[in-house]
Amino acid sequence: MEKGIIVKGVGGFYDVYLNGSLLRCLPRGKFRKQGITPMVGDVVEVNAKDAVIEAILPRKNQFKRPCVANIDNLGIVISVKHPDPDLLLVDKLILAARMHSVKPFIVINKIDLAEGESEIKAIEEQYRRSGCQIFCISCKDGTGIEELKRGLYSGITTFAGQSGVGKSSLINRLYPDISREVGDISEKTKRGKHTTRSVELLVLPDGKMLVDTPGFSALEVDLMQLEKVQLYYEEFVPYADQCRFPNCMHYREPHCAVKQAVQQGGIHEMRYQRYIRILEDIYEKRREQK
Ligand SMILES: Nc1nc2c(ncn2[C@@H]2O[C@H](COP(=O)(O)OP(=O)(O)OP(=O)(O)O)[C@@H](O)[C@H]2O)c(=O)[nH]1
Ligand SMILES: [Mg+2]
Ligand SMILES: [Zn+2]
Repeated sequence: MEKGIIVKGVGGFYDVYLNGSLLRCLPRGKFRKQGITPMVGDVVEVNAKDAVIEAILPRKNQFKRPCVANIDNLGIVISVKHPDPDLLLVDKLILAARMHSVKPFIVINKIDLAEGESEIKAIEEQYRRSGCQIFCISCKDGTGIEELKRGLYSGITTFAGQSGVGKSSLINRLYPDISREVGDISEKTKRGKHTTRSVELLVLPDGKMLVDTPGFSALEVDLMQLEKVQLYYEEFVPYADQCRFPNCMHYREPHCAVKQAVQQGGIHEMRYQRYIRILEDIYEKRREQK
């Protein structure tokens, strides 16, 4: 029995990446009886001689859009402008990633459009202590692409971000052998431009894998995990144990070391303000549920 990863589903068959090459396999009938559908990203045990998937290993996470399992890393893509960066979305994506054991990192694209270094630095500064690595790139002129390629973490990476930030352009740059659809923002509304295609894992020469379709469905912060939201802010960690209350949400509590750190510049004020927005949002949704 050999271990591989499903990279693609093809009409009941699955292409499994196994020892550096692809093997088209059929799943054992027992999966259907058990109501289990193999997913792209599944780690599977394969009987290579018969090209049969014998076992599907437990998933560490699974997503609907794109439909893929076992995502390791999430590249959160923003652009310097066109469109302007939506940092609230970035913060939510960082949370969503961490809640699903996905490692987030930030890609600032279109740096060719920046009017000066300071425009890029202003964004970087907000995430300097967030625990997310930051890459500055231009898909247009290729700046930073090699660094990003080298810096990609091992395992499966997917990209997410607003429409038009350059996710498809980026996948093209990282994986030039296949052409993705890249559109102008204005062209987006034209029907039929984006043909739906099934999700596929692209294996880079060094074995790192990319999901070909960007997107990340786990945007809604899981309300049941409310108590934990503050734990996913790495910049809070050095201060949180000095708060008076051990379960401090760093919200309205007195003697909060995190709020103090915001005032003294140890935590970026905008990151903190958006944290409060997210927190209040969650509180409100929770009230609605009752
Ligand atoms: N100036 C500049 N333009 C870029 C860069 N990267 C992408 N673009 C342009 O931005 C537009 C949107 O790029 P896409 O790659 O289609 O963006 P996307 O994130 O995949 O958008 P959706 O598929 O709608 O989510 C295209 O016109 C690209 O040519 C860049 O680094 N600099
Ligand atoms: Mg796209
Ligand atoms: Zn606190």
